[in-house]
Formats: sequence, C-alpha cells, structure tokens
Amino acid sequence: MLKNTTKAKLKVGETVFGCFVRYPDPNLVEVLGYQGWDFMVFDAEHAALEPRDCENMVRAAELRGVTPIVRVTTNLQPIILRFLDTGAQGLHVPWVTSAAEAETAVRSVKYRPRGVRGLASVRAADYGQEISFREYVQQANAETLVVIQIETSEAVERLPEIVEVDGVDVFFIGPTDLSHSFGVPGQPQHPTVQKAMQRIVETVAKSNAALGVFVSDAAAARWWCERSARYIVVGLESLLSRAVRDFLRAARRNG
Ligand code: 3PY
Ligand code: MG
Repeated sequence: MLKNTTKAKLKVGETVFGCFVRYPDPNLVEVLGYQGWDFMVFDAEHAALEPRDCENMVRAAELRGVTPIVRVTTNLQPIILRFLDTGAQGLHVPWVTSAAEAETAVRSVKYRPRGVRGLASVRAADYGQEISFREYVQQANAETLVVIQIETSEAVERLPEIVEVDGVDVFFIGPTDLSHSFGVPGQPQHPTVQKAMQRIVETVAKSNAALGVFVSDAAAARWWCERSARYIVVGLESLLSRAVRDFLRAARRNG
C-alpha cells in the first residue's frame, strides 16, 4: 500500500492543494500530474465517473506521485466501497447534514473495529499479492483520508456535534451548495453565507480536523489560507478557461 502523502502533510500542519477532475481520462490525470499537485479529486458526484474510470485515473495519479481521492455520489456504504476498492486514498462525502451521517461515512471508509468496510482481494489491497489482510486493514484505516462536505444550513447548525465524530480528517466547505441552501444560489459572498462560513471556520478550528474549501482562483486560495484552511481544491475548468482566454487575448493582440 502506498503512503498517503497528502494525509501526512495535513497531520504535520502543512497546507495541501488539489483539483477536481470530472473527465474520465487517465491521460489527463497523468499530464496534470506533472504540475505539482498534492492530490486530485475525481468527481463522481457532479460527473459521470464510474468506478472503472476512477480505477484507471487512480493508476495515473499513482504514477505521478499525486494522492488520488474520489468524491462519491452519495453517503452509502456499498457505493463508497466500490470507489475505495479502486485504490483511491481518500474520499469526499457530499451533503453530510448530521453527526449520524458523518459517523455513517467514517464507518463506510474504515475496516473493523472502527467501521464496516467490506474486505476482499481488490486493487486497494494490492489484490492480496503483497501484504496480509491483517496488515492491509490496519494500514488502510490509518492512511485513507476522510473528507466530509459541509454545504447546507442544517450542517452549519449541527456542526458542533458533527466535528465530534472521530475519524474525519477534513471538513470541507462547498460554497455553491451552501449559498443555494441559504437561498442565494451562486452568491457565496452574500453576508448570510459569509456569516455561516465564519461559523464553520471557528467550529472546525476547535476540532482535530483540518478545514478544506473549494475555490476558483489563486486569490481565493490565499484568502482561505489566511483563514486557516489547509485543504484547498480548485476546479480545473476555472483554471483552464482563464489560461485559454489569457492566451487568446495575448496572441491576438500581438497578431
Ligand atoms: C460546492 O460548492 O457545493 C461543492 O461541492 C464544491 O465542490
Ligand atoms: Mg456541493
């Protein structure tokens, strides 16, 4: 089993940077892997990624020393199992709104005694070729990163109990769904959403977990780093569109 370098960096207080990838293409992951990302999140929630796609994307990330993480469609044990069995070293669980749901997510990720993840000779377990199940189960429980998304008003309200759940590494703010949930879709700068985010910052700061957030540019990433976020995820599309527009603008000006 590979060491989870992203989790190790978070443990010693470092800040890590990743991007969401929504396209089922291992070559894209491989190319992006040359650019120095700590991790990538393969997005099965908002894209048509199946476990087989993720498995090949995980292979490509491993090749480039990037931590492969998957965002699953929903908080259900059999679904989480299929995505983790690919060898993904971490999991984003969207739409968690209570401590009970956070507990369900952690139990789906962890093997016994902490959880109920099903055990088999899958890719995550080196197909049973390298290490014993006994060692694998311990390593997987220690290495797999658990990211719980906080993106509803209910979750903000119940966050003091949610952060008490043992085994969560990152509480991750989803600004788009959060703004939607507060009745101002697409307006994360709205004072109501900003107030909710400040509550999240303060509550997560009292826990043992890191604060994570979705951003669309470097300025937002810096802003969040100054507000104690240490797990920063950017959307590939926003990076790409800016780079392409800048290129076309500069090239046409000189043409
Ligand atoms: C959101 O903003 O709702 C997210 O889930 C970000 O990934
Ligand atoms: Mg969301």
